[in-house]
Amino acid sequence: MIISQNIIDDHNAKQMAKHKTLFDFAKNETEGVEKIIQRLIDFQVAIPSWALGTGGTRFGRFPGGGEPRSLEEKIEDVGLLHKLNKTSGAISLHIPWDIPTSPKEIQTLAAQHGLAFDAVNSNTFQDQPDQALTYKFGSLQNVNKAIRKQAIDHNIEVIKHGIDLGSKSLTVWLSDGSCFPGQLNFRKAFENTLESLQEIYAALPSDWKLFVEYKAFEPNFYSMTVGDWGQSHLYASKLGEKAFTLVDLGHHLPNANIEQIVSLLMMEGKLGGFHFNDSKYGDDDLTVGSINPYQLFLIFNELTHGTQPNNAPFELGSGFGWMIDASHNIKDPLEDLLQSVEAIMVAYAQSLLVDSKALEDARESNDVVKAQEIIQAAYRTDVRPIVAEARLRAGAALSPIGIFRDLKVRNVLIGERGLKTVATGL
Ligand code: AFD
Ligand code: MN
Ligand code: MN
Repeated sequence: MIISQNIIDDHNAKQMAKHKTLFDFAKNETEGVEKIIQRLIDFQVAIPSWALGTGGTRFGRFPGGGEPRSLEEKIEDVGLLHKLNKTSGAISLHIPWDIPTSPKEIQTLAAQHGLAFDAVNSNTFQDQPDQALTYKFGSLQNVNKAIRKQAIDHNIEVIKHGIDLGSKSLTVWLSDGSCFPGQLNFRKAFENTLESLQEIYAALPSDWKLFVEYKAFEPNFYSMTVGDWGQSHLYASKLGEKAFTLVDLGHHLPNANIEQIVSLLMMEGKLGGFHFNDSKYGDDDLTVGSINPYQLFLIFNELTHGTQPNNAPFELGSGFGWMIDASHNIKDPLEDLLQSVEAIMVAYAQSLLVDSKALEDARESNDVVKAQEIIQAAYRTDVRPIVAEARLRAGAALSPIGIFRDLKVRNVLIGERGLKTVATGL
């Protein structure tokens, strides 16, 4: 489904008076609002190809219909999101779920929608039907060299698909680990994994990055071979300058201080990027900002101010991989993704309100109250009119979800694709 610019402009016109009042107020209250708006316009978040269909749990799945049946339709869905918010200008693919039959045609289609290809993701956490050897006991860590080789070859294959499409990074998430004490020799598992990653790393083009994603538990429940940021950082630093740690917000043990992790990874130049989502208990993959928006803001505060020696705002636009990794069990996936992107933009905008100079002064004089006041004042500011203004100027919708609903997009997609369609992914 293609939404024309006219429809967006008409929709915006109806809301303009209200928006103008709200934005004028925000503008008066906010120092440097033009700069903030430009930064928001420049910021793009990649949409995961595997999150365009209905997610599920191991208990069940309740699809809502009209799911994309092919890579082409996935790109159309992301194109639709990007048309509505002008902030979803990239897609992150998963191989083998998204192998393009014709990379050239897929590139052309993506370009028509203004989309770039972000990190490509490998999959050695499932066995594929035509696969010779099983990953039941791990992939890159496996005690069996032939299995390690199969997993390495798969990752190199993924890099090749990425090169064909114009991606510049590979994300490796391993489910490798063990379920019971005694099952695994931790040291051997680490060494095997490192050796395997080194072979994959050697196949990376010179302008590519390798993101090593960590996760504390699941599907292995006793140990994970890339279980936390320390382990990921160990691999990344042993691999070399093209390897980085990827932070998936849902992959920590409860109450982990993710903003501190982010700060230190940045300090070391080893922060690769993010998988944004939210969670209350584990890897819940919920809508970004739906459970703990304060944490999201604190992470952005570290990103924008945390590591510069003089606390000058850091240019976030490029250099990191900004991706969503979520699952939509009960919501329309597209509406959910619009909400996630909005939450990211709100947190980013709020972080730009922090008076970093005053904050550093408060810290240097141990004025704890003042430091907290500065942080919270930014967080408690309603920046939604500023985020909406950035969208407006970029040609997007003042209310992306509003248009989505007015146009009954899901019904149109069901009409085009059918009620019982299943998108590849989780
Ligand atoms: C997993 C990981 C990883 C992976 C994805 C697959 O977060 O990023 O690519 O889900 O769907 O939980
Ligand atoms: Mn992830
Ligand atoms: Mn996950």
